[in-house]
Amino acid sequence: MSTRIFGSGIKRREDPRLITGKGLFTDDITLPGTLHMVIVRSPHAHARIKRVDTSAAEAVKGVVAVFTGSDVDLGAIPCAWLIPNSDLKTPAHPALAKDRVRYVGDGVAIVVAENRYQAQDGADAVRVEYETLPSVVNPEEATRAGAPQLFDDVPNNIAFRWIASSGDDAVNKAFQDADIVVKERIVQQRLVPTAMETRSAVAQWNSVTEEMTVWCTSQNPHIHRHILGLVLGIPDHRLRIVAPEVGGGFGSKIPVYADEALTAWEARKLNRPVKWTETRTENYQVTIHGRDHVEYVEMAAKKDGTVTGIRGTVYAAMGAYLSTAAPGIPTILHGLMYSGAYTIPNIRCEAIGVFTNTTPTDAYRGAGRPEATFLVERLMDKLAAALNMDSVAIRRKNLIPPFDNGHQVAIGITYDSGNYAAALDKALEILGYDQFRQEQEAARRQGRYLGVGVTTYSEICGLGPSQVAGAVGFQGGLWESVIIRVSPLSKVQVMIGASPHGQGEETTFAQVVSDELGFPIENIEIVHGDTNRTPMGWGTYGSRTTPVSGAALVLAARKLKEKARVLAAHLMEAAVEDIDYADGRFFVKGSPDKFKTIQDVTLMANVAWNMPPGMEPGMEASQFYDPPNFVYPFGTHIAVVEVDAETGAVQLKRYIAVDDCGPQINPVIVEGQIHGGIVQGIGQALYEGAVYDENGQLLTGSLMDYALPRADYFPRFELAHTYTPSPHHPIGVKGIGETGTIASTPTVYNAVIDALKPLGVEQIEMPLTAPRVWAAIQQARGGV
Ligand code: MCN
Repeated sequence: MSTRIFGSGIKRREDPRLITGKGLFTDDITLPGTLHMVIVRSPHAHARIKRVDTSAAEAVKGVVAVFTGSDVDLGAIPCAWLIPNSDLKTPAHPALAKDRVRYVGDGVAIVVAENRYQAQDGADAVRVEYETLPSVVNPEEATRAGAPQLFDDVPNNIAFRWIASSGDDAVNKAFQDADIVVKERIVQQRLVPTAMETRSAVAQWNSVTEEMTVWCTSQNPHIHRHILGLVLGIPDHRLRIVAPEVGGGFGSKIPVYADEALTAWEARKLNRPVKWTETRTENYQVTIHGRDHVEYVEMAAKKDGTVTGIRGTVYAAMGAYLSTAAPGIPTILHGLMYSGAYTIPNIRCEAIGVFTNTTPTDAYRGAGRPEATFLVERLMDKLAAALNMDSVAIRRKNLIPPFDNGHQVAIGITYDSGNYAAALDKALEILGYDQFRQEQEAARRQGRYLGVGVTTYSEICGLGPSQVAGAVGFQGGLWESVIIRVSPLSKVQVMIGASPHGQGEETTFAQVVSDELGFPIENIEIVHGDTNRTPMGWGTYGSRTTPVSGAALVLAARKLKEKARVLAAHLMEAAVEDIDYADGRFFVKGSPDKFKTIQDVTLMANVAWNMPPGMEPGMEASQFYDPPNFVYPFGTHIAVVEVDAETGAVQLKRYIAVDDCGPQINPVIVEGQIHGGIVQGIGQALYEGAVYDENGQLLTGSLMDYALPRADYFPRFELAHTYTPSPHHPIGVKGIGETGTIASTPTVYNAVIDALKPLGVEQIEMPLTAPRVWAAIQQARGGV
């Protein structure tokens, strides 16, 4: 019997070229005659532009052109996420500011030169006169009376107000009738997505055919094509977007930025190729940031620990303009997940999107779900403490019981499948929970502060079913399409609309196709990242590629297999019902020696001289796929920490993650995704935070100032899995790309608070750096 390639941890096929320096990234592309662009950016968070003097810049050697906001005849950069039934305001976001700048980094002018150094010299010579205006950086403060206003027609800086509720009267009653209510004000600090590769774009205009090609760092080339097409006024069949190798994105390469539009605009205007590549400082100032929420939340419960309600109000910073998907984050990806893994009968979330004089925010790994998981898990621990209950016992009491085909939560969405208690049991067993609690007691007697954090989570991914998405207020179905084409010699090309950029689908998708059709994996190539070579797709983010594009892939492969079976039956002069399949061979039932291989059948389909009547020649199938529901991976994460009460230093001693993403195509890739995710989530809990001063200057504007976690900060992660298939995915898989980030922040946070319980510390603002933890301990001890 052959070993199944589905489920085997083969090495990633994309890695040899990446780790030997053979990958082709956007900045590696230099076409003959390329010009280089540098963007002059505002040093002020909020100011009126009084005058821009480009004359000195134009005189710099090598400078070809300098343009300001009034020269650029581009459409505004749109926000693609609209929220129906809300008062969403979408003030124009010009590609270059004309009269007012609204954050440090807002583009004011562009300089194009024969090389990058000359362009930079030119940019340094542009003189801009500003009249500075008061600025506001905190989303809660920005809504208060008297706060500086970013847009004349957006009162109180409120971009939108969105409410999701299981029924306001019942929610209010649950809180009135509660035996106990716990509350917290949670600050989800702003984070900077730090991909290894900064953003870059190269544009080439063909003035004869009027076609534009843009190579750029995109997670979703087809979305780039739509939006850049609109902004540039180029029909999408004349606009080709190529995402070559993309060095990570974590959400930051979903949005369509002004910078890419400007690169293309110049290429057309000057009729020469133009390249633009961000510096790391620009990357920190201009590429979107994540989180930045201030949220007031409360949980109502009975004395026995049964949760009866949860409600909250989140002030979500949008930054200075609405980025492509920004309004979706505090709303459907956050508010709709207030139930977590628990049965909570009454739920209400109000999300207020707020403009501030800061870098625009958008999706950063987890996007909305880490914040939701954090608040639910935080309130669970607070409730346990208030009722003097064990934090695992209170979770167990409220967990949704196992279900395998749909469970509707009070807010209205339907989780697909889950067995939360099974993951919890497994994680507790790995830790040895009861024994740990004894060790903790013993340690406390010796003046050592050990703590444990336990998170039982469920998350929403696989964006997104058009029907469900529409019903919850997202005007768009994020479907996928796939084409599988097999050549006469059985070389398989799989064209996908999704656009992986580090996740490994060149390997896992080839595993799926090999498993379904029986071609050896070496013969299968996954083609992605080029709108001229691939069918329509909405990209790679929201852990959607395997749930959505992967489902299209399986269905396309099954179409081909069915065609091959009919053709094999014809070639063997047997009835189709009598044909069985195994390991790449079609054979007559009961006579395994009488067979045709998939290669035999493929050759015939392509040369086509002996086809069954009515069968089309060729070995090609395409499939569009609009999923019937989201998928909901889940699991339990546990962290054990020790806090040094004299210094405030937190040491992470153990980290256990039991995740369930259904059947795993490649367990090594799945674990790699979980590792990366955990590190990003713990980065938020312990180290990272973008800090603005009161004038809107980003103080953490480089890798020297922004504390990214490093490998040597972490113990070996202890991973385990449960396997609960999604009922609606053709092979049962759910996404795994974000679970680590979603679960790990509250896990580590709660562990630290648990460690400090004997000292009376109940809350510390993230990141939990040693000085902050130390200060909280001093305060609890009665010091300052
Ligand atoms: N997989 C599997 N079995 C499953 C589920 C997934 O083998 N049951 C595999 C997939 O086939 C794929 C990988 O795990 O190879 C992740 O798949 P999926 O969960 O579908 O997520 P996406 O491919 O859609 O990736 C998006 C996700 C997100 S949202 C962020 S942010 C993120 C992440 O992936 N950014 C990343 N992982 C990243 N990894 C890298 N290296 N770089 C990024 O920018």
